[in-house]
Amino acid sequence: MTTETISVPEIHCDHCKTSIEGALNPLEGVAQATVDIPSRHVTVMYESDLVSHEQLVRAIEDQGYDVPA
Ligand SMILES: [Cu+2]
Repeated sequence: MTTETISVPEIHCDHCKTSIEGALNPLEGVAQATVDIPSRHVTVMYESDLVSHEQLVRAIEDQGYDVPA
C-alpha cells in the first residue's frame, strides 16, 4: 500500500472535498482518498500496481482542478 499526499491549491470548500473524494474513491486500487480543506491536500492510500499516480492526478484534473507538478 502506498500513501501519497497531493497538493491541490484550488481546494477551498466542502464541494471540492466531495467532488475530489467522489472521483478518487471509486477507482480500482484506491483504498481511501481524503481531502483536507485547510491544507488543500489530498491524501490517497492506494495499491500502486492497480492504479498509478498519473491516474490519480487525471481524476482530480477531470473534476476541474489544477494539480501542479
Ligand atoms: Cu470548493
